[in-house]
Amino acid sequence: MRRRHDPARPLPSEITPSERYYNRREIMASLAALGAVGMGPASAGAASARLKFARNPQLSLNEAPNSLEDITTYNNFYEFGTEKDDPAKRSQKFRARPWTVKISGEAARTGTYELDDLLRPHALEERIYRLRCVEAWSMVVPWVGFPLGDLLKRFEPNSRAKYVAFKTVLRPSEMPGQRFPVLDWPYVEGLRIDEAMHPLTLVAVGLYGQTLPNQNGAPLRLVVPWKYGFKGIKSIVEIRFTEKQPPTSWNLSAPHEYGFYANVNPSVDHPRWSQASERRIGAALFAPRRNTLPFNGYAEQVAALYRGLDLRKHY
Ligand SMILES: Nc1nc2c(c(=O)[nH]1)N[C@H]1C(S)=C(S)[C@@H](COP(=O)(O)O)O[C@H]1N2
Ligand SMILES: [Mo]
Repeated sequence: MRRRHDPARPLPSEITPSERYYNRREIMASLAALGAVGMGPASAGAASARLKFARNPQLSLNEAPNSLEDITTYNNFYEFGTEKDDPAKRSQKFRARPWTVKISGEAARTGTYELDDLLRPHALEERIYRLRCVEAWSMVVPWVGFPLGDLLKRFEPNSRAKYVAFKTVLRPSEMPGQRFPVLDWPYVEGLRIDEAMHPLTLVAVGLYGQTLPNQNGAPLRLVVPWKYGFKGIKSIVEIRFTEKQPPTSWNLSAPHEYGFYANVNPSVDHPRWSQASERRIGAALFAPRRNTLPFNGYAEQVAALYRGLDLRKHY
């Protein structure tokens, strides 16, 4: 099938001779080396920098991570298109710096913070988590980040803060997918406050030791390893403490298919497919599917959060 020309990409006739010799990534790298831009290049050409972090083997899976190539070219980020290779191809003009995050709602301290001020107090760690997409595939990602709870506590949420709501940036000029009503933009997500405070819940700012590529949610995204991947909202610009359960994008879009909780649950099928097993991205073509684990393998740590809750009803 022939694809329409993407206006964000130059036609072959528009590529200047110099670009044939020096790709954009190399140009960005040399500019960064000269201090002309704040940060250097990433795998796919976005701004990227090496991070300082400590490994956290206790909270890491004993599984080989997927390749950087798999993790950065097989993505869901509908703001850049609905095909798995769209985010890598169409997010290169996205500017993840400068960046501010608004903290609002039921907390003693609120306001809009520069990203660096927001991140400065937090020591980064690497955690290898499995990402289980609701589409029944999975991959293993070496995230770099810090516990969301450590960030939230700084703002002193009050007793009415029962939930935390998150919002992705709305920037159709740089996010071509936002020009189409695929979802109700901006993408929004939410967690119950105890889920948000759980030590497994991560604010990821990098992967494979580098700042996040745009297609993975630069400059900061959520990672909740016991939930389906869509809870891991990318490119966050607002975090709001709320008393009521906040709306979430996929639940708004198809409420019978996607619930608020979205805990990985092999015994509750999606209405259109089974959740009992998963395909590992990057595995050999005829590799067997893997059994999906309750809470994506984190039942021991998180099942207690849902005691007394009917997980068939609260999918
Ligand atoms: N803003 C935003 N966040 C998003 C999505 C999206 O389309 N937009 N897709 C979600 C889905 S369905 C998954 S599986 C993960 C994929 O993360 P990855 O591309 O880093 O693997 O991002 C989640 N976060
Ligand atoms: Mo997903």
